[in-house]
Amino acid sequence: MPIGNGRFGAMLFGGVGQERVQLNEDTLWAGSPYTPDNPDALAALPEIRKLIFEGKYKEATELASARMMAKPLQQMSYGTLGDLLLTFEGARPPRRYERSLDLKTAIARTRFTTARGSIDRECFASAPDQLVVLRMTASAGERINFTLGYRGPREVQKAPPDYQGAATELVEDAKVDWLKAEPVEEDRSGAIVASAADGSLLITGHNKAQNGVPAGLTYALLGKVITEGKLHASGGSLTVSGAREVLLLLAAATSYRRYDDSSGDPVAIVRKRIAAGSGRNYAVLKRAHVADYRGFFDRFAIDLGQSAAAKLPTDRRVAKAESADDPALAALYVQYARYLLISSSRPGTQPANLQGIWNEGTNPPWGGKYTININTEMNYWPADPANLGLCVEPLVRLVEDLSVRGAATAKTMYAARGWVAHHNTDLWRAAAPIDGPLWGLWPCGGAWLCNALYRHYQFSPDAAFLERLYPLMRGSALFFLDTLIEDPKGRGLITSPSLSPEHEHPFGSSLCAGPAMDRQIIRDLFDHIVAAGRKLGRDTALLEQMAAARARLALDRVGKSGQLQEWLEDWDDDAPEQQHRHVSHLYGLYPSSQINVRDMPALTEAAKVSLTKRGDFATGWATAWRACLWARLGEGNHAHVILKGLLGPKRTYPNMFDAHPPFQIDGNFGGAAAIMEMLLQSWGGELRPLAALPAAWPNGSVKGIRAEGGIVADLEWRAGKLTTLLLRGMPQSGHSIRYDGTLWPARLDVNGFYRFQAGSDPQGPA
Ligand code: FUC
Repeated sequence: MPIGNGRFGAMLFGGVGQERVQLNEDTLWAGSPYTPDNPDALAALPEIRKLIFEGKYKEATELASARMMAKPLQQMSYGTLGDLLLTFEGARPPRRYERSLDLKTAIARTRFTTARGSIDRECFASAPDQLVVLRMTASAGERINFTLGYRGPREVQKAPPDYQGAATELVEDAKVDWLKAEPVEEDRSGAIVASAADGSLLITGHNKAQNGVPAGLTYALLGKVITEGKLHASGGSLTVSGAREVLLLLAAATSYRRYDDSSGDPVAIVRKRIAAGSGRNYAVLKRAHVADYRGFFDRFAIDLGQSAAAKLPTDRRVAKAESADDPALAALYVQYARYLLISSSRPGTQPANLQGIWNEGTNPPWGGKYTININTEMNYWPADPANLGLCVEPLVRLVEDLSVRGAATAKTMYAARGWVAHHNTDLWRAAAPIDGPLWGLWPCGGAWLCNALYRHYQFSPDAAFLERLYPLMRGSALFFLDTLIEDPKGRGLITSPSLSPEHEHPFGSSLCAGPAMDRQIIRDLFDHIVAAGRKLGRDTALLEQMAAARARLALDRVGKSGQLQEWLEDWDDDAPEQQHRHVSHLYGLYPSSQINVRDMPALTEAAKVSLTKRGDFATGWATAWRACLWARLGEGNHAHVILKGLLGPKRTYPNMFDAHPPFQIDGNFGGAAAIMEMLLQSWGGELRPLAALPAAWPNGSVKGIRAEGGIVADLEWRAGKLTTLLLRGMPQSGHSIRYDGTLWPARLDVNGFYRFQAGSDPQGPA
């Protein structure tokens, strides 16, 4: 069970013989500030472009590999804070056992009965107190006896290389080893000081160096045990015996302050937090936590209908999700995603990375980084519709940092103004191309992030936010003004070198000029900057240049199979991996809406051909993206078939984490976005309730879902038809609603309300 307060996260394993509390702090990454920009790149750039234009893709790739890639070639990895292990003496297999995670209160619980009584553990991660709080109670007749030890960060077994694979290990009750206890290993990176006098365990250490970048962070983890039982300290552990009740408070911090400043004092921070928390009793801590969490969670409710399956434990529901009718599981999936976002991305924290803040080892898959050619953006797709706009704040700050670090990358590597980021970034906001040209040499990561933030602005149009966003978009757009080049065949402005994310074309590389995704992303970026600049009254001449460049971007093209071309050339049918997980050229359809059924039926049809050829199922996030796309096409039943595959045991673990073996959180977020997209869409200046409602959800309601234009909506439907639509927003603002083939205007009243009731005249007064 994952818990988190945005910054400090824990996984609870719920063992009877041992409780493992596996910890993460969101700034505990490898390395220290570093500059990976490669000064050789600029001189090689003209030759690489020339080779690409001559169709010498392999030669271009070799040269790019030698001259254009980041130094070091890999970015820094996210880490883990290790484990606190509570090993219970004299434990016996339980009689009854239950584990739960209450999404309404963000409290995880493990309860079991023994021959002598029962044990209850409650755990939450409090944002107001910045603590992980674990309370254990024993019923009369039972006693709690345990040793609290620490196991430092370590490498865990690597993911299977075949990541098209799936989550297959289902927990079967019969196989549970209730008494299993892992050994506490000595932490080699730091020190442990246990004190019985004040019931504390202080762990200090430093992060790891990686790829020649030295370790530059220190961290501290402080545990405080409050109990009427007996306390004893020995070596690096604390022993508690004969307790009826134990309260364990945990605080964690690192010395990270900003991408260029690691001068914090984590020991002082954790001592302060523990001192403050120790002065408050459990009920007070819990009340503050629940009130704070509900401030986020209660903004949105969803009901997609019930069935017998909903009464089963979640692991069983997931196991049956592909075959059983369980609409409530989809509703739960949305709320679980909201829970994960609230728990891993709050104002002031780092954004949710590939594993949120629930990474187990010092060697997470793909470094547990911010992969910005899809994954990080997808993490934030559900934020606004799910009424969690506040959770986007960390992403805004990441882009602000990147715009500074990426300006150096743009200058050094491309002699360009503005800023650029390629397909990944890390805690230090590295922006240069990594891993190898086939993946890394893609200049649109920063631009896509800007577009994601502009989408946030569209949902919550706030002038102050636009002021903040404007310079970020301006810098990104400037980079493209300086680096877009003419297609020699006269089709317009294009990027080069670039690639269609991670997808090999038929000529032994992915490197190319002018892939569709780049043109679509840059088209959006220019549109946004021009709209924003005009609104703010800025940069008249520059905006004209940007509008002109936008008009000259090479157009989207339909290929010989009727598909939307992924590349500027009609290569799609000959690409070696026809069902590749990335569907980058469909960015224009979703999350963007520049290709849409209303204004561009021909391109939309072509996008549908491409999507069909790609197939319905891939890894977790890629499956989720497909569901979003089918929803945007208005094909709810198709989206629903895909969702069932996403929610089933091949792609969802028993704890509902998305599988990208081992685990990647983006699928959870993308899947939630798809479900909301099926219920309410907003693009092109219109609200579209139930735009892709599947037959499987005939009755339901959603409350607090957000849409473009600052709208908060409640909707209800019966027998597949909209019965009530309530909008809240800016008093007297005008909106357009499209439903069931009709388009009608909706004006909010002086109190900011509009109500549509089935049977009433939609044109009539609210
Ligand atoms: C991209 C994807 C992989 C994975 C990784 C984090 O490289 O192609 O599937 O999601 O990011």
